Amino acid sequence: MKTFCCTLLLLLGCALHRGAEGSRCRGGFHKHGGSCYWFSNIRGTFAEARSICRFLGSDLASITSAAEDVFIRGYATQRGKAKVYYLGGADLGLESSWIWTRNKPFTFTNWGSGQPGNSKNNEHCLALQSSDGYRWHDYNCDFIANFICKM
Ligand SMILES: [Ca+2]
Repeated sequence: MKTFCCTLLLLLGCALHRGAEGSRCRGGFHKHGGSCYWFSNIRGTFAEARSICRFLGSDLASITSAAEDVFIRGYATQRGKAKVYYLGGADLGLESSWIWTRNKPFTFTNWGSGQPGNSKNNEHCLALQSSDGYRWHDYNCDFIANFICKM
């Protein structure tokens, strides 16, 4: 009887564990709303950053609401602390026509003052800048920065 009860408890434990799996994020990713975010501990160009996010089964992060912007900037301020984080936004195709990955237009923005500046006509990739409260800045896509993945 004792063995039977132990087995039953074990199975029940397994069932509960499985049930919770869908609401959790994979290792290193942090949950907010319906998405999971990874604040990288490594750096790369915009293209390298996107490649690594995709390797992890995610993509460079988009920000589509004020609530999401507050979460990401808050997390970056309190825990990430990198100087610059790439997001998955760019105006590479057409100057001033900013899109997220898969050609989705920007619907919410939080540019820093004077941004996007397109300095030297060569800043086409979106990043968060710590010295500006992680508000949005355009950067040269070859700049080496941390990045945020989302899935
Ligand atoms: Ca800029």
